[in-house]
Amino acid sequence: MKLSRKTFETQVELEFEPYGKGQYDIQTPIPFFTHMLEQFAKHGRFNLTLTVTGDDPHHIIEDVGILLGKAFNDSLPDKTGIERFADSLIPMDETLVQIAIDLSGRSYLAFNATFPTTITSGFETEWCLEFMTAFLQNAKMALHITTLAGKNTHHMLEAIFKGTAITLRRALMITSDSLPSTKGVL
Ligand SMILES: [Mn+2]
Repeated sequence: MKLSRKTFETQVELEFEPYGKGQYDIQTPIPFFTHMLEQFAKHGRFNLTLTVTGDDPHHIIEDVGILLGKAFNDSLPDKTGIERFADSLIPMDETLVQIAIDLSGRSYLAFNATFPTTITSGFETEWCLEFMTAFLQNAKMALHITTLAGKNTHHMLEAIFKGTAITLRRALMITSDSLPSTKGVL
């Protein structure tokens, strides 16, 4: 699915496929953010083409989160057969991160992450919270992110982005032929 969003602050264009091959072509003015989105596409096995320009890193990161979350939600009009719940424990050298997801159709973020530094490779750690907040509010899911160990901010951020993608992929797995909800709606 293709989506674009233009405001006075940013312009975002993306194409997203939830059941893809991890193919990506991502252009952002923030190299570390590009690195994180590439991890997200690769490990989620999503196909993601994305270009963004804008006046400020904070605006860029938030607006990519909004549009990526919307693309995620809109590309799943029918959740019949999906696993729905998934969790992951993701190591990266000394780092250990726990991610849990419920594709509930409601939005909730629990962000229990602390980092040893406030900035790494030009990326401010608070931008991770901004991105995840914007993403999940539009993707309509419960997302719990907990850092359990870590001494390197780059590793910790990278494990969060990888782990979120891996857990989404697991929650999206088709494992039955019915909707996993007694309400009949997700
Ligand atoms: Mn890295």
